[in-house]
Amino acid sequence: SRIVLATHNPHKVEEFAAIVAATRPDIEVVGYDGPEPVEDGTTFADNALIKARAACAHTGLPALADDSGICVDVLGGAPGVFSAYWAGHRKDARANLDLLLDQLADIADPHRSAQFVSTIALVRPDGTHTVVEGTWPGRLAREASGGGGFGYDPIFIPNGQPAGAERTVGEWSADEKNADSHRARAFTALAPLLEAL
Ligand code: ITT
Repeated sequence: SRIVLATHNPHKVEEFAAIVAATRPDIEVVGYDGPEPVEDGTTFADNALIKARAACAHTGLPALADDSGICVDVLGGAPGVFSAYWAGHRKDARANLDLLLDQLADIADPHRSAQFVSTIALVRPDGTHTVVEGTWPGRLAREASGGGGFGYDPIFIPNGQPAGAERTVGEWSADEKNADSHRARAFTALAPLLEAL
């Protein structure tokens, strides 16, 4: 069966292709280059639904959309839904993570705990929808390292790594990230609900 992936972010396309191929090879994911709706929701779920509804309406296919971001505990969950634009209107990953590091430098927070969140909406041509969420807890590094992944990966250190050998996601391989990430966790929750497509 075919699903359209309602994103204009090539990194997400690559990650979903790998995650879906590993867990649901029966599903063919097709790209989307139709109109990009205004993402004016206040939650990840709102924005994921806005994007999935637009792609489903435009293509007539079941549509998946991911709305995601990094949520820093000491900042009350920010950047959150503003992650893509944290440092301004233009999506500039380096400026975003530099600003976040600057903001944390001024706050006494030894833990620097944060999580990546991925909310995936599935909208079916009959108008029904399903929303799932995956979270990936960790903490923020003091400086960026590693050239892998995208966005905030160079400053995010997932929990559960061997003490003394912690790496940022920027230092992980794509396979390592796609086996464990917030996006993989959200898709794992969604996969059983895709049976009926
Ligand atoms: P689409 O709306 O077209 O899907 P987008 O990148 O604008 O693409 P979002 O509005 O969901 O998507 O913004 C997500 C932002 O959160 C993204 O630009 C990164 O800054 C950050 N982010 C999300 N997932 C991430 C990941 O796996 N690694 C690093 N940063 C991530």
